[in-house]
Amino acid sequence: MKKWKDKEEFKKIFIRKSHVAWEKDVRDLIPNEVYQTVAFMIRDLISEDWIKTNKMYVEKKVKQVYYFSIEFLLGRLLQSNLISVDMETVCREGLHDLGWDLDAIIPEERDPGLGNGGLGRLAACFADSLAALRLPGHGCSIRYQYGLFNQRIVDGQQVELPDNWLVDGYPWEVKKVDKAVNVCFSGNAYMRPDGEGNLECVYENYHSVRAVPYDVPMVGYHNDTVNTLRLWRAEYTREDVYRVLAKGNRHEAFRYKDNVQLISRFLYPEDSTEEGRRLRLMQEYFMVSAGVQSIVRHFKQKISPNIKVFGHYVAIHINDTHPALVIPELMRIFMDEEGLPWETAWDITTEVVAYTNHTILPEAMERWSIPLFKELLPRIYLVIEELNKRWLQQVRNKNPGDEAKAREVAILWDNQVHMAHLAVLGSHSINGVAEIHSQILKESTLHAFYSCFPERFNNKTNGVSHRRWLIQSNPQLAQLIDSAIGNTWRKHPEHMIHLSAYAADTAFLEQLDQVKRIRKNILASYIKAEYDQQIDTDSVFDIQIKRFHLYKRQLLNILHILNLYYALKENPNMDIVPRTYLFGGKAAAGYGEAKMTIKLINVVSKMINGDHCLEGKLKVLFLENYNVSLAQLLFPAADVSEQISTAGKEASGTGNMKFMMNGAITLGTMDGANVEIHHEVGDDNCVIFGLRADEVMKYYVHGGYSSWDLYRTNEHIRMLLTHLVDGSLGNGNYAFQMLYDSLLDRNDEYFVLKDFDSYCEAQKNIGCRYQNHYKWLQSSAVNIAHSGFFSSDRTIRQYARDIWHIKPVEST
Ligand code: CBF
Repeated sequence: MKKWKDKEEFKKIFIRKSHVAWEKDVRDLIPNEVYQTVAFMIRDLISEDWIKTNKMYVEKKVKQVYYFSIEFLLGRLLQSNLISVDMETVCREGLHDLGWDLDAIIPEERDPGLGNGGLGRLAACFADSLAALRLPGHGCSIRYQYGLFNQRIVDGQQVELPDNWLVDGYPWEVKKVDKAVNVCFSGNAYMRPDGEGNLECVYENYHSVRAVPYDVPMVGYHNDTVNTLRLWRAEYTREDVYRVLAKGNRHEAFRYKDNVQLISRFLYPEDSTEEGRRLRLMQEYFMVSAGVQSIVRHFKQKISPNIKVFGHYVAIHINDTHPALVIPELMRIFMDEEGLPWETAWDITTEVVAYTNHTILPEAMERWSIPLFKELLPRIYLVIEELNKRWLQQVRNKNPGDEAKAREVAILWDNQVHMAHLAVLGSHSINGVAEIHSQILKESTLHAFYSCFPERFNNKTNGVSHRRWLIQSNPQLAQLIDSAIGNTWRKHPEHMIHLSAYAADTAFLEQLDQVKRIRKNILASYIKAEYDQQIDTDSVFDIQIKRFHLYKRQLLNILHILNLYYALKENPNMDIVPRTYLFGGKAAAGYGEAKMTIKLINVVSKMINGDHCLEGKLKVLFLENYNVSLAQLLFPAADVSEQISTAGKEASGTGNMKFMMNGAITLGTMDGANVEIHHEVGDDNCVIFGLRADEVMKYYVHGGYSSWDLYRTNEHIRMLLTHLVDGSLGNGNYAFQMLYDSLLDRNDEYFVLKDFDSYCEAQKNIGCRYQNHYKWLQSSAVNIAHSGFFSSDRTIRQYARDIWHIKPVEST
């Protein structure tokens, strides 16, 4: 790996580069130009290794994995890349000499709008681990021009503003014009005899879109591996525009250009309209077809002309069902372009593809209307139709007369294409993302498939990159860990377990307390600067940060806070451990209840923070526009990690792991990876409450729960719910009617009221534990020590060994 010798060399290069890039004296640069200059300097350092890595994979003919994901929530890359190339200090000192502060430059980078939640952040952690472990693996996604949205809170309500994250350019990307491919949509496809007794496909009158890749380097930590995240952008070609111009008028040509660019314009176009759904399906196929075509082309040019050995060299992973069209796309290429018969094409496809499921929520299971699908992707539809026919034939042969069975596993049913069924059928491996989630997949969600192919199902518990979430986000804690157990954990996170020996070491615990204090102060300064609110760093920082969804139960959290508020008003001398409750997260623009929960939090926050009697006891804040950069400030400062989803609903969660790594205590249900966190640290070091997943399931199946009964018998619940709609929260009567209805008229689908008492107890328990501060710090240390298991390095090693069959590649 090329490096800057020292800060003098850094400065020399910086000055030269900035002269060329900006035609300015260093003194006159603006911060964004400083950021871009440093980014280009890092690109310079890694470029040789980037080329070498790709060459090495080809020369050694190693098997490579391609991870397809509709999102890669990368976060800023400047600091993480500086850390990876081990140049942060040199850069910091060099910039300082030139009159710049690296910490002031880092925020100049906009968070890339390439993802929004857990699935996207997981993909980013995986890319990070692949490079860190020298594994030959690359990402494939879309270069969205606009991210989800920028969230602002106006009058307590979420307002969505465009996230034009590319507005200043993106110095990490490299456009590869020569690697562009064409993706075909619409037209007509049909089968006809080929004259040799077989059928061949005719696909005509389609229109094609140019897919142009933009490559972003994924830099390995302290090694010389640089993998690639390939992001596809939809572009029109001049020839295509002329073709349209020749047929119609200028307006047609403008419309054509616009329609093409629309494909990669927005992350998650609104899908409540037919137009939105059409665009989303186009995006999925666009990413898949571009990605698969480029993999096949690379394979044939660089690895082997014999397509039959494709599976020996290529693994493709589909991150949830959004990229599931990889399966029919491979079939199309193998049959139509490579001339393989169906059976051979199918064998290679299933040898190559593996699928991870990330949700069991029925509404999140992707389905496409068949008429839309057929119109947009006629050739792909023919493949799926044939696949469905062959598959149902097998199922019916095995289960004569059992149409229910056929319905359960069909890809095409009820005029819809069922993407999860396609994904399962075309993959040699199907995994869930936490033990309990994988179990639910086998026992319930995908049970019918599990009984057909039990050997394909497995679990891979999620993990997070300890480099971003500990080394980068919390350098103070990282240094403390070094001073206790040495620094081998940085490359081998499982070594963090050696910290267990320090859980009873008073000196260590005092230092741990100091670190937490520093981090709480950093967050408090940010909050003071952004919100003009003073938060008490002696209070418990209790944090819930994640997407807003009814099943994640931010509502339970805020109802408890409201209850606490009323209790304190009634009894001002009540003995409580001071709390600061912090929330962050976005609600989907069209999700009424989630947006109303945000509003409720803001209304309660205003009421509590404005009440001087509560000063020093209770504070509630909603931090707007939660993203990776804000998360990096929040996790290190947390005392309590709120993981309170309805048991059985959260596939895994990964925020829970980031909190744990930073020494927060989990307050959670037995859901997702909380179960494994509990298993690691035991009852003494986390607080578990609420219904278990099997109890939730029993209520769903057999009934027996009435939220109205609770309303009648539990006076706290009655009082809280009444206040939601009687105007006492100062927003007029019926202000929160939608939430009230979800809890009562819709019988509290997510068991918020059912778990309410248990949650209040758990909160009390947290207070008691915090008062015994020594014990609290011990628990914090135990959590950090056991967090090594939740490093994505462990997860990726398991994928590499069990699913992809790839090995680390050492440079020679
Ligand atoms: O597996 C990663 C994450 O994916 C989700 O965010 C998702 O988009 N389905 C799940 O909700 C999380 O539980 C999970 O950790």
